[in-house]
Order: sequence, then C-alpha cells, then structure tokens
Amino acid sequence: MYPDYMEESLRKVVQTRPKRLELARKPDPVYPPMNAEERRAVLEGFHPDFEASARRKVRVGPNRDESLTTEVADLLESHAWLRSNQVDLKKPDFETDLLIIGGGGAGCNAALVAMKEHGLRSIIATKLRMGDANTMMSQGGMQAAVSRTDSPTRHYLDAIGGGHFENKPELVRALTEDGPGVVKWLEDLGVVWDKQQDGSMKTMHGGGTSRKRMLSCRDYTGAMIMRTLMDEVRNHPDMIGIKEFMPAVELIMDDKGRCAGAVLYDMESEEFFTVKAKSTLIATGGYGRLHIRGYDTTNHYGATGDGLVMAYRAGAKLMYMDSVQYHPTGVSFPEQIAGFLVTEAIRGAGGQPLNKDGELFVFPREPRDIEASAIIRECVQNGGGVPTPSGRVGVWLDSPLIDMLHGEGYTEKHFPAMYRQFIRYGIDITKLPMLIYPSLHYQNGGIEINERCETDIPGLYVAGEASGGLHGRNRLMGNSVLDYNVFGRRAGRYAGEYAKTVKLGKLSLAHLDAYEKELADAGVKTDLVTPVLLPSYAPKDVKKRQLLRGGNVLPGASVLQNRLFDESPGA
Ligand code: MEZ
Repeated sequence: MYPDYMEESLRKVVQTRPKRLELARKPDPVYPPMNAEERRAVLEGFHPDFEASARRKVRVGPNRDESLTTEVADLLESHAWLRSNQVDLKKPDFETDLLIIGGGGAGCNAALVAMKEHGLRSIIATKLRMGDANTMMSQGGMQAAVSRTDSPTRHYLDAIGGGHFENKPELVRALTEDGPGVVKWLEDLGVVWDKQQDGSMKTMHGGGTSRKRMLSCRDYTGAMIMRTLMDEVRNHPDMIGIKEFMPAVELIMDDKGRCAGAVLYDMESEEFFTVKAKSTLIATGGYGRLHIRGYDTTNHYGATGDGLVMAYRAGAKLMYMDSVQYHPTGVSFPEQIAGFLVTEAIRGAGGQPLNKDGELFVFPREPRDIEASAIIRECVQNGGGVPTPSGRVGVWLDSPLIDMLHGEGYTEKHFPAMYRQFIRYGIDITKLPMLIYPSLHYQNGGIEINERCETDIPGLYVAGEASGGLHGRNRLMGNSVLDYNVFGRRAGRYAGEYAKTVKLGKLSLAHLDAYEKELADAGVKTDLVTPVLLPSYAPKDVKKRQLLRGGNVLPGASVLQNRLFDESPGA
C-alpha cells in the first residue's frame, strides 16, 4: 500500500487518466518525441554519466589516460589477489578445450555450440550457481526481426540510432542478421515464445524501435531462456563440466602471450585451482552491483565486473567504459524492492510516466538514456517527483491504462511477474500506478571484441554484457537478450575453431607482477583488491573494522567500500 501522504498525487493521476486514455487510443504519440537537440540537452543536463565527477582518467593498463566511469577506473586501479610466485602452474588441476567463465546465457550457448559444432569439451566455472546471472533477470523480451513488416536492416538501423551511431557496425550486423536464427535455436531447445492465435510470434514495441520486434515469454523471458539453456547444458555432463561457487580470479597466459586458462577460487574451501584451457571465454556479465553513482540496481548479486578487471590486467583493451545504462523504470517504492526492474514492456503496452500532478512529461518510448534523463530532470529540476518515506523519489508509471487499452485481465496474463512483484506489498498494478525511478541496469561498454568474439589477446574470447562495442553508448531494450545468444553461440564456434589448432606454451602469471609494477610506477595507492566477487552492504563502521582486520587488505573489498571512506582505512 502507498502511504497516506501520496493519496493526493494518486487522485490527480486518476483525474488526468480519461484524457490520456483517449490520447493513447489514437495512432499519434501521446507526447511529442524529442528532436536531436532536445535529446542532447536532456542527456548532457541530467544523465548521471555527465555529472562532474562521473568520469576520470585511468592511470594504468591498455586504456591508460582515457576517461572512464570513475568506479570503473577505481576497479581497474586495484591489486590482484595473487602474485605469480604464489601459484604452481606446472601441473594444472584441470585441463579442457574451452574454459567458460560465467554460468549465464552467453556461457551456456558457447558450451553447447562448441560441443555440437566441434565435438569439444568445456568447463563452465561460475561464481554462484548456474543461472545466477542477469540473463535470468531480464523480463520484457528479446528483439529479433521476424515479423512480416520487419527486417534485420531495420533492426540494424534502430540499434545504431539508439547507440548514438557509435556502435561497432560489424557487431550490429552480426547481431541483427543472426537474430531470426537464434529465435529458432531457442525454440528448438524448448523456449515457448508468446504467439498469436495464427501461430505467428507476438511482437511488441520497445524504446527506440521502429517496428514491433520484442519477442517474449510473458515477462519471464530471461528465466525461460536461462532454464532452457541450463537444462540442455546439464543434459551433457560428459562434455560440459560445471563448477559452481568457483569464480575465476585471474587469467593464465602462456609464454607466447596467449590466454591459456584461469585460476579459480573455491568459495567454500577457499582453495585456488588452476585450469589449463586451449581457449578461454569471459562471459561474466556486467557491473551493476558496483552501484555506480550510488544508484540502486536491477542486477543480480554477482554482477561485480570481474571479467573486466581480469582481462584488463592481461592486456585486453576496453571500449566505451565511460557509458552506463540506467533503466528508466526501476522500483522506487516499496523500498524493500527499490531498484528492481519494471520492464520497459509496461510502457510498450501503454503505461505512461507521470509527474506528481498526474501529467505526462515525456514520450514513454524514448531510447533508454533519454527516457531516464527526462525522469531525473522531472524530479531534480522540475520538482515533479513524489518523495518516498526513506528519502528516495519517483514518478508514477500509470499501469492501470494497460487493461483499459487491451481489455481486463491483460496485465495479469502478460505481466505476471510484475503483478506479483507489487501485489506482495499490497499494490495492485491493474488499479494503482507504480512509483519508479531510473536504476543502474547495464554496462554499455566492455572488453573490445570483433564479430568472432576475439579480443586482442589470442585465445581470449568475450561474449555478452562483458563485451563492448555492440551497443555503442546506449543499448536498446531486448538487444542484450539477443546479444548473449548471438555472441555466446559465435564464441562457441570461433573459440572452438581456435582450440582445435592451438599448441600452448609454458603457463605464466607474469602479467600480474607487471601490472603491480605499473600501479606502483603510476603512483596508484589503493586498498582495493579485485575481482570484487561479492558486493558489500555492511554499514560504514563495520566496513572500517573489516578492513582493519589483521591490518591487511581483504580480498573482495568492493569499490563501494572505497567510496565510503572519507579518510584512509587505517586512519
Ligand atoms: O533488454 C532489457 O534490458 C530488458 C528486456 C529489460 C526490460 O525492460 O524488460
């Protein structure tokens, strides 16, 4: 239930609804979409990426002197858990054709394709359980050009426009051209897509799409895909080994500069294990749990940017690491679920963002960065937000309109996850609007790849959110679901091809020592040890005592931890 003081604002939403419903029934946009100039102004004025301290130059590594998101620069300027003399590489604990780091959608796709197309074995090493990944969390759908009025070319143009024309074109081409094939691949594996009565795909709009192209499994799209892929992976225990609660903490190289596997950390026994692999895939997802600029997040618990830092230390270049995606509609109230995703499909189906006076202030389907910035502007500059009891703020997302537009029962049938998410707190979204605010959602950039998922390190492949270049500086809805399927499959194909020919040399962790030296030479002073692995939500005083324990740095101290200290931890 909403607190009593919100009632007046809720009444205004009800008062303005008939007029807005009338508008929504017409073919014209319910609010004028912004032109290029208006978009630039709202982005530069209100997107968190443009705040004064949002970016800083990184002092070490392949992107040295480039301006990156401040928290990412902090993450990269950190100490490794290990030094080269601490690990015996002579007798690796495990050997495999393909080591896959990450148990989400990209990793599962890669393992399946490497097996089916090349007959290769792989090991999937994952920090938490299989499927504990952002793949599982995505709700509203996957873009793919399968309808009669659509084409991969239109999809390509939308993705490039949404990314501010900064996407790597060859990656977008791969994404959009492979799209229809991915739909069939997933359906053949068991994904049950939403369909029309005539058997054709049900399609919806997302922000920035010129055609209805969003394919869905209600609002459990990610869960459906993840479970299907996981089932198929588990059907082949002889070919695909699974190591749960065993994150990679460092890549292993060979003496020719090729990637040759990774060091894993057993979270239960706290032992380190080495894996020698002919090729290695980073499929670790993004960094939402770094809570960039203090934002709430839609992301799963393990999204701490581990792949970025491992690849960077080994010499891989990053791309667009100055660009963060804030989903326009994260939950603002109830506070227990603050930051949780409210799928963009709600706006695709007719939900309208409204200020405290029940007024529309933005076209509901602007590209994500524009929509999020407009919501922030409405709250910060125009005072149009509704405050929450704990000091957050939000605008309304008028969901009752959806049943009015599509018929009673539509919301419960098509958005069961969303309906349940709110009814648990006494809010029936078919009768009351949701209170929302932008929430940290996606890492737009990542480790630079080409269309074969290759990095500039031979033998190191990247797929999914950990990679950079595909989405430019702003991803459109549903393109990440397609991304991890398209590029997960491609990674299995090309990493598999490479694994069949490579002859590895002597294994080495010398790059860790070299990176330490680079940190010292650049005068970097930090207590941060990465990969972070798990975010820390302990209060400031507890964190301080944790860091002081034994007078040493703790592995896994988070970026958040650093940012909370005004003074040095030992002071
Ligand atoms: O692509 C996404 O981020 C997605 C499908 C999210 C959503 O709004 O449902």
